[in-house]
Amino acid sequence: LTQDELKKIAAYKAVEFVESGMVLGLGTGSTAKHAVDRIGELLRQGKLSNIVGIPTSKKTQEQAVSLGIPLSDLDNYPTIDLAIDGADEVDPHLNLVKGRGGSLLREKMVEGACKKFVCIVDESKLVKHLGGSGLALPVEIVPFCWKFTANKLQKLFQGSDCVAKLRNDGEGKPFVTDNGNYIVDLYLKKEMGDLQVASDAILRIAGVVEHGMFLDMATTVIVADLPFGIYID
Ligand code: DER
Repeated sequence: LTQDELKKIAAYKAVEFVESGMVLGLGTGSTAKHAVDRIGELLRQGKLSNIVGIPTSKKTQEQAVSLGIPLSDLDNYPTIDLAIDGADEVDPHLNLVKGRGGSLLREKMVEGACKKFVCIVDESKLVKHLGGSGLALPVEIVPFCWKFTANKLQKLFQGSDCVAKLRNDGEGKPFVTDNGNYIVDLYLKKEMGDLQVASDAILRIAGVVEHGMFLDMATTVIVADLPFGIYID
């Protein structure tokens, strides 16, 4: 099984939680894409009905429109029944790092409004501690004086030998989020301490909009895993 086939298995399993009449948070990324495709397929087959989708990015919105999934937003549906979305890292307490796809703000707003948040991953996302795998911890910041804010973030995690890098769009310009902001990726060489303390400290920095740690938000994680197949935490 390829990694993408594992992602698809986890995504299809998550869609089994979907019932007709639900308001759904539609996630962003290569794993969530399979879940959105599956929801569209079940709607087309008449196996699901009366679904309202709340997309977590413009990209997911476009995908859902192409699938004919009825869409709305948080202003009209401030409470959502179920969100299905991927993650970049999952720790044993179901804390997540998300945002390597750049959609963390809308994802956190939508998933924060959900009664249930089912996170779908392949086994490569499982970590012991968030932010310790040398992969990026994304932080969305305003473009105004971004260097000033990036330096404050780097200093905040200097105990973890942190390097802060402005994410670019691959053409030498800063990546710009759906909300017109920049992303600074924090690369920590040593684990950070208490996650909630770190989260609060990041959000106290003026110029920071939101970060990619989703603490105590996922209610279920579905891991597609070889050779054991699916397991749900
Ligand atoms: O950027 C995001 O938040 C995505 O959901 C990411 O965390 C998972 O993306 P993937 O399913 O493509 O690995």
